[in-house]
Amino acid sequence: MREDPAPEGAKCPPANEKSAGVSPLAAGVLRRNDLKTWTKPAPSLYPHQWSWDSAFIALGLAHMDNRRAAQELETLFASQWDTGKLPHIIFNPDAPPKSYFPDAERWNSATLSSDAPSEPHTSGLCQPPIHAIAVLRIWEAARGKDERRVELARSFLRDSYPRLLAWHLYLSTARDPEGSGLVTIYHPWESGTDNSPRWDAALEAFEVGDLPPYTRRDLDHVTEPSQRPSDEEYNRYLWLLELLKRARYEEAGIYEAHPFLVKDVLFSAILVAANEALLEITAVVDAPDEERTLIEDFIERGRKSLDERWDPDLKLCLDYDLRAEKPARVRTVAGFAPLISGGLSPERLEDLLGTLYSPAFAGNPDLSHPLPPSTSPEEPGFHPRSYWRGPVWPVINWLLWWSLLRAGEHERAEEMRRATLDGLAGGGFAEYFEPFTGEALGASDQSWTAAVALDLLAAAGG
Ligand code: 2M8
Repeated sequence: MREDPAPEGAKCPPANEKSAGVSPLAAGVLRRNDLKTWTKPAPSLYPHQWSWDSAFIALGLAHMDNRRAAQELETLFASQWDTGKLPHIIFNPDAPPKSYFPDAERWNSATLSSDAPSEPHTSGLCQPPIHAIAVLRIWEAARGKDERRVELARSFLRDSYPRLLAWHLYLSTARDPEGSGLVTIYHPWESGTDNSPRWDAALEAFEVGDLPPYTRRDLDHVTEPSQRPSDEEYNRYLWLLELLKRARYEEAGIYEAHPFLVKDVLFSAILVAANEALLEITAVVDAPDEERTLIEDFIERGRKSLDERWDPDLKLCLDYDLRAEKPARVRTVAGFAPLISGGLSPERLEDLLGTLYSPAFAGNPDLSHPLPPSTSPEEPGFHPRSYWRGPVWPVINWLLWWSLLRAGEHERAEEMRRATLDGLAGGGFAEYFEPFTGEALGASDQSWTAAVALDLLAAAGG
């Protein structure tokens, strides 16, 4: 399945070629998907602005055009809900009709919730909080440049800080009324790893009621439907959406009755890492001490609660289903959450690296590159071509690379960086890759893939 044929030569140069400057090919993908103030995740499969895509895109843009990188996030922040939530989709009123479903009309968030912006229309969900990490990257890329650029970046940080703080507060309160340190998600779409087998048991546990009719649009853009979630999964996704609408996207009501309430360890770990970035931002913007203390507390609480979700047999961290009151015992890349949240004991780090480089993940001898499949090939739910059920995702590699660096694992990080760039050299900037053959799958010219390539190349001084 290819969404749009990759333009001639849109392949990333091999990592060992040390491209001069950031890769012009990756930059070309971002330029082609650029709609001036924000970037489409892919040319036609995803015609709207997606939250965590935009954060990754900003990371890449920071190396091309710092001001444009800041603009990407400013556009997103402008649609922040009154609750502090950053919506997962901001709908593009100029997208071709019937190009994506569920559309703004189906979400109907502005009518149902006074917390939602009246326009542009947004979805009612959120996605993992990469944003503070991207804001900090914009600052890091500007530092050391001319005084004007530094000042512009500082002023962007000042404007972003209250937005980010409100966002993190929302996640730490409305999405964690228990004060557990873990974020509750209401829908697999919030995890960003939509059809991962992490969610199978929780999705199967409820009955789908009467659904207003709908037509899937995602399949119009692909040739192989098995690479996208199944119709059965879509019905469940749409039913959850129906229930969220009935609750008028109101948190307390959702918490009371919603059938899908899961503590997502990957989301929670990203929040810890994002809180670390936010703490660095407090120093740049001279934030009050009480806010620093609050963020430090969030970091500590997040790490402690992730530690409690550790499975000593699988040597991975597991999501927790609040409705079933049990962990989801499935080996997926989300299990490496503690690597992302950091602050690990040497033993825990060794255990995580042991699992990461075992045959269950990046150490599998049949892989085309030593990169972790999104779901372990040893899991019954593994599928090498189906979306988040097995393919390798460059954005996840980026997260693990960045986390390995932060953990002081420089050689492993470099290996991950090179393998990711080599994979892109073979397959272009695809959405995801078949783990054994390296075949490009999903959308081609996927913006966040190009963006993380730029960041990975920049890390080598490329
Ligand atoms: C995918 O999710 C959307 C729904 O949000 C979809 O499948 O239609 C996921 O990979 C998600 O993580 C990503 O943000 C989005 C856009 O790239 O696509």
